[in-house]
Amino acid sequence: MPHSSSRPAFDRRAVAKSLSRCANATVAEVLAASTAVAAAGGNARRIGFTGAPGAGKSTLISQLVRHRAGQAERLGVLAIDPTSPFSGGAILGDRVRMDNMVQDDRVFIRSFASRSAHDGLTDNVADLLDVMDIHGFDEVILETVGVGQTEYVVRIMVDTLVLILTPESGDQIQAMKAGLMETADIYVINKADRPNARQAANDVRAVLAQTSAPTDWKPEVIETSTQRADSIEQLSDAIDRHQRWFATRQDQASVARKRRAHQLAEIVRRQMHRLIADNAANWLDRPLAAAYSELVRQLQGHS
Ligand SMILES: Nc1nc2c(ncn2[C@@H]2O[C@H](COP(=O)(O)OP(=O)(O)OP(=O)(O)O)[C@@H](O)[C@H]2O)c(=O)[nH]1
Ligand SMILES: [Mg+2]
Repeated sequence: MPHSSSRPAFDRRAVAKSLSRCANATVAEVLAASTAVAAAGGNARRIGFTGAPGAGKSTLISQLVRHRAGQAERLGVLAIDPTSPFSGGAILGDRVRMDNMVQDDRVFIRSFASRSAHDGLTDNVADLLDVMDIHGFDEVILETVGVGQTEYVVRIMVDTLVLILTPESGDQIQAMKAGLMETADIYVINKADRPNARQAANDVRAVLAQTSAPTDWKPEVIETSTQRADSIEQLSDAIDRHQRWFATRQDQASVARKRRAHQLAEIVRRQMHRLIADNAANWLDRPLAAAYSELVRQLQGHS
């Protein structure tokens, strides 16, 4: 589809290369690249999609991307595929591959395998998002499987968090009720062509009505289905509403600080694990205090 653009299309190979380099980067390389991030100064709108395996995240994102490609010159999608056994089997079998569904020169899609077994994220998702800023993307959509720690991290890293539920997500709605889940900005009951979608949506609304939101944004609940094009438009509109609200938030500096804190802690954690693995033979037979001192000493030496 032709489009009038004031900027040339992005260099697909260069973006792919930067992301690969970043995905495999050492901590020293990440720190060296961070000056480029600051210099680029770009700020893509960040939208996170999280939810149980098979909830329909990739399907929804593919449809949404077709809908939103017109309003962003450069639209990126990063999908983190869990590599752990609990999401294997049938769900992996019929998982939707977004790159087969969207062919558009304004859209860049890339999947990554998650690193740690029980986390639906790669170690350095914050750095990958930064790479998209360096390449001047207007909007980036992040797909992750929502398990435990992931939701907390995604909540920090994105502006707009969309949680995908299905009519069968009763357990997750119970967990919401118990306050065991991070708050999303938009709740989607996907697969609304199946029975009990309306009931699930009402259950979520009831939970939200009793929860005191941490901000003055009022979370929206939307039913979607691949069989209803207008539901994708409704979701897209809700994302726009939230993005407009986010842009007027007064605490942008504290949002940036939380993201920086996470990124910093993640870099230290990775460096620490690497040092412990590399030095197992040297330190681990010593008393804990001595091993600790040695670790801190080496952390200081390696940047
Ligand atoms: N009936 C119905 N099926 C759907 C709908 N959306 C997605 N599906 C199906 O659900 C299955 C999983 O869809 P995916 O988009 O791969 O789900 P996902 O959440 O990305 O899955 P993972 O990435 O494996 O966590 C596929 O067989 C889809 O065709 C829907 O609206 N209605
Ligand atoms: Mg998927």
